[in-house]
Amino acid sequence: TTAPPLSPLPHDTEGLKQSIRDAMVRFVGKDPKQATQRDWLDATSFAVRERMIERRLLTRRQFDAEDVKRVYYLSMEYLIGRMLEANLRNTGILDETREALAQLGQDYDEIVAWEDDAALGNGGLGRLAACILESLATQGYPGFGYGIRYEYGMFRQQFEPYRQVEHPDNWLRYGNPWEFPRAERKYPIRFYGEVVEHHRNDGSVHYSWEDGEQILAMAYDYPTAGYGRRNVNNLRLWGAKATRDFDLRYFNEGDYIRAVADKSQSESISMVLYPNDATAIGKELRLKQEYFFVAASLHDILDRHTELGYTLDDLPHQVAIQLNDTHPAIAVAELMRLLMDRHGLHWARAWELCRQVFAYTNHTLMPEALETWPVDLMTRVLPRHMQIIYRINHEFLEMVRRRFPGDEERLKRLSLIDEEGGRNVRMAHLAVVGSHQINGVAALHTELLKQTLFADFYQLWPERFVNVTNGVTPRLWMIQANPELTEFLGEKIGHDWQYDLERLRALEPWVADPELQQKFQQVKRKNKERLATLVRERTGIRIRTDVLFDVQIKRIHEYKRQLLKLLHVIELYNRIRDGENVPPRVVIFGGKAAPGYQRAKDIIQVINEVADVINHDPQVGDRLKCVFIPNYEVSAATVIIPAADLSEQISTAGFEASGTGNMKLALNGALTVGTLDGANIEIRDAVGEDNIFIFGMTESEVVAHRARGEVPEAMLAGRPALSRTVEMIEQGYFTCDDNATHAELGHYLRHQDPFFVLADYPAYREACERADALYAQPECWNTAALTNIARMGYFSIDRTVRDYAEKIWDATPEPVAPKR
Ligand code: DL6
Repeated sequence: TTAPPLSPLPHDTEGLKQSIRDAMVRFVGKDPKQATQRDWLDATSFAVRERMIERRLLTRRQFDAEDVKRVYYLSMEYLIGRMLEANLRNTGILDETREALAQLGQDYDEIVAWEDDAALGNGGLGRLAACILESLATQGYPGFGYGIRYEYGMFRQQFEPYRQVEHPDNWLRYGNPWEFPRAERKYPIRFYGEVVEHHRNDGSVHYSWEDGEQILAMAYDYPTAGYGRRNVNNLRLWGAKATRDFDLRYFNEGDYIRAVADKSQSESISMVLYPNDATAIGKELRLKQEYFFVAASLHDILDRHTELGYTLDDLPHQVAIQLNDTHPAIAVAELMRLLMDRHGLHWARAWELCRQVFAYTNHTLMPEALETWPVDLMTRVLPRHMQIIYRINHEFLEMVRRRFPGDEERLKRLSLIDEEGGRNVRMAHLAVVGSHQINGVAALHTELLKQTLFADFYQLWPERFVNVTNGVTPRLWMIQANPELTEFLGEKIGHDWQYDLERLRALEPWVADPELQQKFQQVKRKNKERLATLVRERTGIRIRTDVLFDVQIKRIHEYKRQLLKLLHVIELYNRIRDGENVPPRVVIFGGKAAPGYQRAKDIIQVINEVADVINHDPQVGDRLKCVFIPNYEVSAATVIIPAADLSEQISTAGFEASGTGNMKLALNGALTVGTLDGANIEIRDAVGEDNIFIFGMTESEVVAHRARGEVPEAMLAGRPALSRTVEMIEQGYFTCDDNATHAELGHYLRHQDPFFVLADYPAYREACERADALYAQPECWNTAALTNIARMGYFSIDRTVRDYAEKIWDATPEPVAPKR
């Protein structure tokens, strides 16, 4: 049957007002007079989604009608943030809706603030996934996201009073107007059970996976609108549901309570996001989550492929699947299983197809973040997959043996099974072997992948390794987060940069223009006032807005070195108390620690305690303030980033794969103080050495320093200010009742310091002084800040996505309609 024509809904203020009023009655079920602000949020969201879904259907019809290659992004995490404003902006009806609400007697800013962030991710990896989806739609690529509909996203962080305490993030508590449940898209997902061998008359052997436990994966669709285009793509998140059969078994036994309890047990698979960003988890439930969403997604992809009339041979031409880290790497074994056990393909053909479809992005070199699964666990939970992994490994190692005869050590290093310390499946090896392309996320990171983690693979297949430097979406991180700067840019250079960020270069001729600089400073000041309000609301601390705002916002991790910043803060405090005339500043921290990561939680606690002492010291006054903003999340980031002057990107070189906060902050005119790590190197190359404060050991210097094995304490010799700082921490100067944590942290710095905080401190302090000196010359500072903005074009997510499309997916954009 032909699809019915869609009658476009009005996009003007009057039409929107009508839709919001209608939605209030029809979907929210209330008389506008009785409506709360949350009701207005829901009604407005329904009015917007009506318009988006119209475009979604048109986009889908166009893709179905044309012979397009589809790109599927498989990610355990999407750190989306609030959806209403993003959807309004990308659909192009933000101003009209603001006005419609005003005419209905409602304040737009108050209404949008009621929405909970969709925090289905931990940090960089999840935020990158969200940016990629937005860019796919904006550029018109047929690209779709698959993930998990966690009922509890990233925990809410509170300090009680200094230490992090986690609270559940029940973001779906009041329902979610953005999702479309698809009851018909439910797939049974099996766990446990056994593999049965079937011998055919022709001598071939066929396998089936039987019994065990089945759970249903049900689809929830979230339309994703492109900016300035009519394309609306889809993010499909899977929720776990108990099967009816499963229920019945227990009901028939008469154990009603157990039946219901077991039902909720099976639905727990999609219950909660694991809040760890840099450590592999190794829990059975996590393995089940990974397989659950991968199996449902692949089933769905193959169903769509065949529904569209394609054959399996068409797969590499029609389908590209990107594995966002190793979390979905079991997809390699699952696709082999589907192609062989369900569709009857031979091993060799199935493997050929598999390899042409998958590509894998690595996001970390840190050993503790690399996923491995005990063979015993994998055999129990996914017995057929374990068989397939053994076979993949066998064929792979045979090939290696032929190329490197007698090199047993190499075989051990390359094997998909790590035989040391119990037998474990190395998921990164499975992902590499099963992919036609492997990419790192910044130039240095990709080089290190080739030289270290994947050196043996690189020797085998150098052509499979490519770099795709991360990027950020200017729609969220500039247009939405910084409306004043957006307007300011619009007045000076027009709006083309919104689609092609390289066009920010048009600003360069004016970066030293006094009038422009003055306007820029006014914008920054306004943004600082907005941030000061947020700080006051969340912490009660009042900060002045006429000083340098020094910002470190990211997950709390030893390698990211929040401690390095803290040592500097304490030194500034001492200098002020010693009567020195230190340039005033506000230091702002934000970020969450993994709940089980005690060292990171100690760091948060000590920062909060130090801040408390400084902020209440009358001798310091408002010359130095230190605030740790609780519950750092996407919506808070949109307030913090536009207000920053200085962006702290101070990881130990060689540890931060890329970073994307560095890009967001520089795009908003903050100058970076940073090490030569991750994308900082490319940022330096883009903005020029004079417009960034680089310091510290390089990656190879870090390696050499480590090899020398010096005691960290030795770095204190001849450095009285630093020694004093460390002594104050270890002697409990900043704490009333927890000397032990402070003493332990001091001991850690003196005797362990695995990320070389003390060794890099002198260079860091000197870099901060360079920053202070430049800040004291507003013309020079503003020139540098505006130059940063003008040269950030390369770090647009649109460039990143085009790189993926060209280097990896072989996909082309299919815009539904020209730009509005
Ligand atoms: O690629 C996105 C982001 C990078 O910018 C960060 O440098 C990196 O730490 C982060 N990695 C993770 C955890 N990785 N794992 N597994 O979030 O990815």
